[in-house]
Amino acid sequence: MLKKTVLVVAALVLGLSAVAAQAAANFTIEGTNALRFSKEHLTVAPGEKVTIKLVNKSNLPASAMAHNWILLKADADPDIFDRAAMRARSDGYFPKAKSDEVIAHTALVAGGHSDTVTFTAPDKPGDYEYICSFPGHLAAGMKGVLTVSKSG
Ligand SMILES: [Cu+2]
Repeated sequence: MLKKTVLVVAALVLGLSAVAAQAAANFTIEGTNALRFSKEHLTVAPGEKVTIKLVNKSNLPASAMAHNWILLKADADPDIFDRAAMRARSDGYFPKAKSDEVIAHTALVAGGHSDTVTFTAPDKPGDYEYICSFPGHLAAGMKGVLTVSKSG
């Protein structure tokens, strides 16, 4: 009986440390009227649970200044993706035909609003680009890089 209790306690301790190792990363990113993300570089661990909150602080109408946050797979071309997005106005500038090139994305956010997305970071270390696909914003520099790194 005592032996069994010891085993259960040991299993609990191991279980807890496994949970602690599975860290989570939370970022709040603002989209600005200057067509920039307030954070242009994020670093996370492979397989980490990542939460991105995109806040649009603009007071301009949504037709003029909406933002989204789209994280692309490593082999996706941001410029080609962006050109397809431009033609997807009725879908919030999210080109559904290219959704297989996307790791995670927020909705298109109007001024004064926000949207949050949670996803699992890629297992493969490397750089992954994120963009805003509202027409003209990527070309103006509204982009950034999420680095997946074991050294975190
Ligand atoms: Cu934008």
